[in-house]
Amino acid sequence: MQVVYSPAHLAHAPTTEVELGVSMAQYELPARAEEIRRVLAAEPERFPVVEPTGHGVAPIEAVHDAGLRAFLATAWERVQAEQALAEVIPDTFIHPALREGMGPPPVPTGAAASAGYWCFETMTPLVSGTYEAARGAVDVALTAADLVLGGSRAAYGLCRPPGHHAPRAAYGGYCYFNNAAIVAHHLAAATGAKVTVLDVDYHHGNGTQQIFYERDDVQYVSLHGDPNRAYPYFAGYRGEIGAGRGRGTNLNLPLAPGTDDDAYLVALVQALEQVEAFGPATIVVSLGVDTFHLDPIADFALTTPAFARCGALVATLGRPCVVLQEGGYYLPAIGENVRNWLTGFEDRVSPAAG
Ligand code: SP5
Ligand code: ZN
Repeated sequence: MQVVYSPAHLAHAPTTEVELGVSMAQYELPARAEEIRRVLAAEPERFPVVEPTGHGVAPIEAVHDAGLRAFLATAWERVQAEQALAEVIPDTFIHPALREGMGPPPVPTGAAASAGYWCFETMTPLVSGTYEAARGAVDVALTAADLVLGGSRAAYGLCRPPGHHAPRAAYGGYCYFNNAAIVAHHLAAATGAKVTVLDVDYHHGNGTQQIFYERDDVQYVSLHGDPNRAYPYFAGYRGEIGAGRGRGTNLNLPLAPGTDDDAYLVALVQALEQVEAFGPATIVVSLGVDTFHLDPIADFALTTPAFARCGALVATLGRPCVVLQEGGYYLPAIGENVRNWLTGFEDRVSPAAG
């Protein structure tokens, strides 16, 4: 399976995040992607690493508000013109209740106002290289999609920063552009056929769900920590099934703390039955390995061998897959867990290939 990787992510190296008002060390670090690349690159025959090609901004703006992209492209200069900050985290957010009954405000241009307008939480700083890295992650994802459109059974995009928390018109959750949603839309547009996004990150992919909530050509299926206790808190509930034409094309399987290999695999089988029922031509996997038992910000209990079983189960769908990296924050096992997932998938596709 080809691995698409770009060093562009290294330019995004925030050091802090604010959790419940406490400034903490950042979890979403460059070392995550470097560690995954190191482990995969050790098996160059199985995992040849290729560079992405540039895809421009059109695929981003097909999914995201053009104002979000323009903000991210220019935010750093605008902030620095007002104040020399190493990392920008907004302090005032556009909570819907603030303007209830008043309609939307003008799109702000000031640095603090803009950040609180386009960002939805305090764990996703802007730094000098954020835009360059986020653009790189989109190119990585789209290049993996191109490999699958070109006939590969699967391809892996080593995206960093991740994407699944970014809705159409905001960033947050360590995510700036929604790599998986951009790819799913790109695939649907290129093929005219149905696409499923299967999200196995520990966290619910609120951004991806929001982007496709009213569409009937893209299904969103997610297994995640119940949002009543887990980030992103305000999406991922079982009753969220899609709306309008998209009614019935959104499936959330919120899971309990301590969910172990067996319980997780049971839920994954249920999810895959619904994917099969929808009948997509292509699958985009939002692959987070923060379901691992030692992950520092999550509470599931998956073991390293379970990731291979998960990959093998997804392979049984028999559809082409674009696998994109999302979360996973336990560095000593992140590479091995991703490698196991991809190897489990490949071994099921071609058991003889070893
Ligand atoms: C892509 C992705 O996995 N984004 C995750 C964003 C979650 N942000 C942190 C949530 C707060 C976790 N608090 C747990 C405290 C453990 N010390
Ligand atoms: Zn996650």
